Order: sequence, then C-alpha cells, then structure tokens
Amino acid sequence: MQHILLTGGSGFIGSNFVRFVLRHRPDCKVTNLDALTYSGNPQNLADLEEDPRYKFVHGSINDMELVQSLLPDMDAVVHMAAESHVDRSILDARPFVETNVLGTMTLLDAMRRVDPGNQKRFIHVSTDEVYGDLPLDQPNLKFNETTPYAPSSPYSASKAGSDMLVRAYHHTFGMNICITNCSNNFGPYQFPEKVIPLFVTNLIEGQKVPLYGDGSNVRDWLHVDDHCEAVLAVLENGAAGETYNIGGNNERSNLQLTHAILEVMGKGKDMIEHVKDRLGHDRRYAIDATKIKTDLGWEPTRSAWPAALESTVKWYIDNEPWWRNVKSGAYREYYNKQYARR
Ligand code: NAD
Ligand code: TDX
Repeated sequence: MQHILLTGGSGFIGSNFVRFVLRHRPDCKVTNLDALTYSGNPQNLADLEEDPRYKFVHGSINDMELVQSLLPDMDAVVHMAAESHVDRSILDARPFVETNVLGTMTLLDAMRRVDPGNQKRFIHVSTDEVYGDLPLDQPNLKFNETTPYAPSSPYSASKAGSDMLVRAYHHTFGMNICITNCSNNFGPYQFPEKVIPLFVTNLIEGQKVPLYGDGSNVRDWLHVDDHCEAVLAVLENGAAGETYNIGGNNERSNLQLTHAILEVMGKGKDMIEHVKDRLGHDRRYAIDATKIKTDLGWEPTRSAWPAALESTVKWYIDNEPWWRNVKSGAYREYYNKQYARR
C-alpha cells in the first residue's frame, strides 16, 4: 500500500486528485495537508469524510515541525499547495513567494531531514507558465521540457523559483523528485476566479462575462482528471530528476472559449463585456507532451470538446449551492476590486 502526503488537497486539482487516486488505486491512502486559504474548501472532499483511506490535516507547508511529523509514515509527497491565480499575484506578490517558493523549500528541507537516504518520492506539480509565452503567429511552436524558463507574471516567477529549488535539491542532495508542468485545467470544483467557472457561474447568475483585451490569447485546455492521471503516472513510473510536460492538445483562444461556453449555455454574444486587459498578459501557451507519451504511455483522453466542456458546465449547473457559497463573502470583495478597475 502506498501512503501519499498530498499538499493542497482541498483546492481544485488536489481534491480531484484525492478522488482519482482512491478510485483507481483502492489500496492507497492519502493524507491531505492544506492550510485552507481562500481557495481551499473542505466541501470539495465532504464525500470522503468517512473514508478510512483519507485523512485531512489542517496546516501550512511552511510549518516545518508539522511537515516533519507527517513524513515518516509516507511513501511519497505530491506537492500541489500553492497560490495559484495570476490576477491575485498582480495585486500582491508576497503570498506567492511565501507559499510557492518558501513553502516548497520547507517541504524539501523536511524531506531531507526525515529521509536522508532519499527513499521517498517527491512530485512537484507546476505549470506551463514557467516557460513564458509563445507568439500567436507561429502555431507550430510549443513548450517542451528543454524550453528555457522565462516566467512573466509574479505567479509564474514564483512557480519557476520553486521548480528551480526542486531541481537543485535533486542535483545537490540526490532527492528522488519529478516535476510536472501542466497547461490550463478545467473541471469540477474549480475556484470561480478562474475563467471557465467564472464565466459559467456569471451566466447562470444573469451577469456578463468579462473578457480581457481582444480575447485573442490562447490557452491549452486539459480536463482535470487527465491531469490527475498524468501526475499518478509520473508518481508511479517517472524517472528521478526528470520533468514531464502535460497538455491537453486542445488550444483555444479566449474568444473561442467564450463563444463555446455561450453556445453550451444557450446565451448570446451580447453577454460578453470586453474589459481592460490583464497586465503583462501572456499571449499563448501550448504544450508538446511527446515525452510523457513516449516514456510513460500517457495521453489525454477526457479533454476533447465539446463533450468535456458540456459536462463541466453541467457540473456547475447541478452544483449551484457549492459555487454560490464560494462566491459569497470575501470572494465578492476580490471580484469587485479586480473588475472595478477595468
Ligand atoms: P487552488 O488555488 O484551487 O488550490 C490550492 C490549494 O493549496 C488550496 O486548497 C489552498 O488552501 C492550499 N494552500 C495554499 N497555501 C497553502 C499552504 N501554505 N499550506 C498548505 N496548503 C496551502 O489551485 P489549483 O488550481 O488546484 O492548483 C494546484 C496546483 O497545480 C498549483 O501548484 C498550481 O500552480 C498547479 N497548476 C494549476 C493549473 C490550473 O490550471 N489550475 C495548471 C497547472 C498547474
Ligand atoms: O475574467 C477573466 N477574463 C479573461 O479573459 C479571467 C479570470 C481570465 N481571462 C483570460 C486570461 C487568460 O488568458 O482567460 C485566460 C485564462 O485565465 P485564468 O483562468 O486566470 O488562467 P491562467 O492565467 O491562464 O492560469 C491558469 O493556468 C495555468 C491557472 O490559473 C494557473 O494556476 C495555471 O498554472
């Protein structure tokens, strides 16, 4: 039996990962260490409260003593805890450095103390944004594992910093690590500050959708369950010290995405509100996922549109109490601050 310490398991990808692992590896146990920041929500895993294979620990990855006390029972760490939203990093970069850089370093140092022989695996879940962005007029260009890092937002700079630390701890101390760099995820339980759940829930509420700039920016959309499957494949079979890019092979401009959501929801283009662009807005992300396919046999099977988008929209329609609760209180303050300026 494999016992995984998952950080950030109460967030979007983390909660989907807990469910995915317990469904596909019934012998596994998962302990979720989560600080329950604004994006961490115990409701995301309410259905697993009675499952003896799942345990929740409320705490921060920056708490060295706590992390050290948890590690001896674990076979592996899957590190997802982060400040994850680009727009918030533009408002205030500090929490991004504290959690993404210093928090990752604390985890790595705790691993070294508890596991000096490097028996335990450490999977660092990162983003394609560390590579910067691609031009819109050269569709053949994609990020691969040798693309130089060129992060352009405070968020991606903090993730790049954490990736570099993880690489350095492998090089210097021989730690048994892998890094995954993934494209934009979508699916159930995504915090509605991210574009798909924001647009879908706005439309259910009868509000317009705020499209940044001219909507020409391109993202590569991956269903969260495809991402979870890829992370599990890396955990089980990835080679120590290696990086794996994970993508959906599903590029869309934000305008195409918005039109697709409007169509699925039966709404007109009059619901689009063009607002001021994001500062430093990356133009295009695109992943070349050849390495993970060749080495680990993984490729996306759940991300194809329109089916994957339709089922995601349906999830938000069917789970209105979940997102109404999330969109109340402090979130409203953030939303008003974010969009009042635009
Ligand atoms: P999220 O914001 O939904 O969840 C983050 C979780 O981390 C929350 O539960 C939060 O409470 C927890 N957390 C934050 N600070 C913590 C701390 N100090 N200690 C313990 N827990 C803490 O984010 P997400 O979208 O699920 O992203 C998960 C990971 O995947 C992140 O590392 C992100 O950079 C990466 N990623 C996300 C995407 C995407 O499209 N969402 C794509 C590629 C990579
Ligand atoms: O209101 C909006 N209007 C809009 O046009 C929002 C919130 C976003 N957008 C645009 C900006 C981006 O081009 O939509 C695109 C997607 O935006 P986000 O959902 O904020 O995602 P992005 O900035 O691309 O980053 C995401 O993918 C990589 C995740 O948030 C990161 O955690 C991940 O690393």
